Amino acid sequence: MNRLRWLLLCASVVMLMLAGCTQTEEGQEKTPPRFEAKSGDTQGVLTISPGIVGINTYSAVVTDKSNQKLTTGKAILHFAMPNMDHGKSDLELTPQPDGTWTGEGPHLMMEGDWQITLEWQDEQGNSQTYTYTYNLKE
Ligand SMILES: [Cu+2]
Repeated sequence: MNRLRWLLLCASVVMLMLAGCTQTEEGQEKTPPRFEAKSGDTQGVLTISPGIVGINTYSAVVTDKSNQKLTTGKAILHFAMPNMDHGKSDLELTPQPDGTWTGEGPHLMMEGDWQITLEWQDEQGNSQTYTYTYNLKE
């Protein structure tokens, strides 16, 4: 085997190893936490992706008793940590064409027990609230 072929063989082995590493890391990614809560005969589902201390994407789906997505009005997330004095924050979500409400931000800025409330307001300003408890650990 000449030197060039040997080098090519080495290079392809390294490439395979790199591809393998990438795949393993993707396989280890955690599933984004998903929360469900009811209010009256409506339901609010919240997904936090990826679910870290830092910037997350929030995706909410609010459905009525016939499981139809509620896409009018407003949806707002409220973030708080009971027993801590660093205050609360809010995030107004944006309606998407597929009927979900989404937003992004650094609201979860530390590990610990978060209380996240999704508030959905209809066009008359009547609101339904869905409260989730999220123990954030990295
Ligand atoms: Cu805190």
